[in-house]
Amino acid sequence: MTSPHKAAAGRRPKQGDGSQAKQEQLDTFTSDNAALLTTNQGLQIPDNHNSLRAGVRGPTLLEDFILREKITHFDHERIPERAVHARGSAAHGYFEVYKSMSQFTAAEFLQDPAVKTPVFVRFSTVAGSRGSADTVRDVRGFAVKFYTQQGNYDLVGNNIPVFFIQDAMKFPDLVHAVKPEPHHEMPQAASAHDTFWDFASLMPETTHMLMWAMSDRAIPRSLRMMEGFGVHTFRFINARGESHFVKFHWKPKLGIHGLAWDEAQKIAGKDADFHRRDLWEAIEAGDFPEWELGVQMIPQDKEHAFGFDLLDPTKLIPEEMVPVQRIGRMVLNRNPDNFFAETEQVAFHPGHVVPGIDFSNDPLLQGRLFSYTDTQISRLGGANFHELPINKGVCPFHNFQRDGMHRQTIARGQVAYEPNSLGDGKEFRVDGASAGFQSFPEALEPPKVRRRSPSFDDHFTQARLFFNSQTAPEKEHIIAAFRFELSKVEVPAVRQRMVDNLAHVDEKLARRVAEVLGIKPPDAKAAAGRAGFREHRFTMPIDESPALSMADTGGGSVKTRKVAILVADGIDSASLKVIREGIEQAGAQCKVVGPRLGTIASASKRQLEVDVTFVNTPSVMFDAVLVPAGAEGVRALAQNGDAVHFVLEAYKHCKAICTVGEGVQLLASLGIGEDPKAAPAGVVVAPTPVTNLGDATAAHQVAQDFVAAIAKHRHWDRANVDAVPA
Ligand code: HDD
Repeated sequence: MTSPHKAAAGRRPKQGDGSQAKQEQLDTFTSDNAALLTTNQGLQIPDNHNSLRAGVRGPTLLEDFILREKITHFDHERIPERAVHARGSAAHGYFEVYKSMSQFTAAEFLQDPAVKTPVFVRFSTVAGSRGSADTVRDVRGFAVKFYTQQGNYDLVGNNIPVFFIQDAMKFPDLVHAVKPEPHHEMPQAASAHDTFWDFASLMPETTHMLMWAMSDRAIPRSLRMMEGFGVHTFRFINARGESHFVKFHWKPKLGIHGLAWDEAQKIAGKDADFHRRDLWEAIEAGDFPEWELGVQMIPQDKEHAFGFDLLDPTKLIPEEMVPVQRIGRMVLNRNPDNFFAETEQVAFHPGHVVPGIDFSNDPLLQGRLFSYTDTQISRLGGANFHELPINKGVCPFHNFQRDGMHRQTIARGQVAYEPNSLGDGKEFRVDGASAGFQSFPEALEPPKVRRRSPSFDDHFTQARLFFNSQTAPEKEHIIAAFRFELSKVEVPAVRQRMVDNLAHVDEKLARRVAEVLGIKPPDAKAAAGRAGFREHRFTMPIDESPALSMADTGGGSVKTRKVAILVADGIDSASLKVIREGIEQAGAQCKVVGPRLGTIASASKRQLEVDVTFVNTPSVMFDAVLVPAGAEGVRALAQNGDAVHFVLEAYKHCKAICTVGEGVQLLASLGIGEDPKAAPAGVVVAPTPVTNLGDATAAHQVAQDFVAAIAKHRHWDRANVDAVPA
């Protein structure tokens, strides 16, 4: 039998450019299952089924050290899950810069396009536990560890460019509010409950991020199809010590796409590992996910040029004001060998920086610089978590920090202090002020205060900018999300306070949300009278920022999109061939979905292999559906409730659908007929009679139309969707 390790080794890319450095290091720690079982001390185990007992029917003996070792280890297998971002999935890969960034930063990994820096990337949801579902409405973590030759650099970001709060002092409150309520530990992995909205409604600074969290950004179609952001303003420092403020962006090659909310909830039950599986399978299949690293750079002397404060993490810089320069790309090309050792034990920290990258005074970032090491100490059981294989740098590291729980390094010699004259360790010197990490020597202003800057006071202008920048369907999704979440809030006063706040974003948005909540119309004045509310306004030079919308971001690609081909005995398999080839050539992946596993017999008595069934892999697992022709087969499909539901549900979720010949009958209940010109958006009705598809040109055209419909991702403006039962 092939060992898991050997299988993994087989998938490993071979490159001689530095991207292997981490993998080679990890390989020295990996282990294959050996043939003979031993104890942890290496003693061969004689029998792995029976404990040592006094007679075959007698009690187990305390002496059985083999049993005790096995059970003891098992008893201690779990470590505490992360306080936030507990549910995550990760992959290895590399980063390469397009051209030297030396003008702006001294960071070595951003200098030479020939260098590939190894990375390990962990994506996560924030609120749920380790075993919670992937497709819940939540922010996604996007944490990247670059193993550079100057030390590890961690860019610990999210898929949303702003944050809920402005000061780390509020982080425990925010997290306590969104996590399951403490008295009964409900609900799991959901913000739709009283304590979250109580907190949010009392903290108007959350408003901008709430708009993002209620948008489709919070229910991504795939981890491969979401943006990443460093969120805070950081600094680039060049070799001359000059500073630029910088915002980091990750731009996915496959575009930015979301699920339908009804779909996301169903997937949570049908396949709780939907995103994890998608990432794993894409990498196994060689469809390596890819992002470009983008930066927005602002010269030091333009710090105050924006009206809003660059240090305020509830604000973004619209791309239309400061363009995002794409400076490199990241490719994820290898799945971890072991979830616990890598994905679970990886420890990120925004304070892991390299020379050339520095912090700003953003008070949220400043607090994070404390929190992350602190949390690893309890999560990973001590101060030596940097020695865990996944966390180890690939460059040498030396210092006189010593000992502690689980210490692995065996430090030789007499000396564990600096300065010393007894040791010979030349490399243990500190080399004056010129080398190593230098903090930007920023001048600071007294007095010491526990207060926020008034420049942090505007909580609505950018929330409005975000809302205004959405397409009509995106706005509808935001309204629906607020309605859903607030409808789960049991205390009417909390619902009221929230819609009163929303009236400061957009009056119509607030009114539409309030309409279904059994409360009074929104009252902007009431909101303004409440504690925590700030009247300050800055003006943005733009009213809309198209870059904030997810629409049309796929670049026409259908790569790795999943298409269901519905079959039953008697379908016309010939009508499928050209269309299937067309969509597969374009990069989509087809699965034959039938009433049972095994084969079905087509109209011409050909046996067609069924990959999955209507029941075990329902429509929410796919991006598009193809219904073939064949009178008998379509009749069988139409009589199968699961098959009919499959197509109608795909319609409801605005997915591309293609019907051939009689296949259109599955849409008959929606009044959709054989006239291709009358078909709704994203529905391709192939002409009848079916024999037309014998004509290769016509069939190619159908394939092309279907590919174009799939490439649009979803047809959110499709009519009649609400009429389809969920
Ligand atoms: Fe955090 C984990 C991202 C604010 C405290 N955070 C964590 C992870 C991500 C982020 C992606 C998961 C890392 C992984 O995969 O292991 N956090 C953010 C972003 C923030 C942010 C983008 C705001 C811009 N976080 C934030 C604040 C604090 C923390 C203000 C505390 C003051 N975050 C933590 C933590 C975690 C964490 C408790 C839990 C597990 C861990 O650190 O390693 O320390």
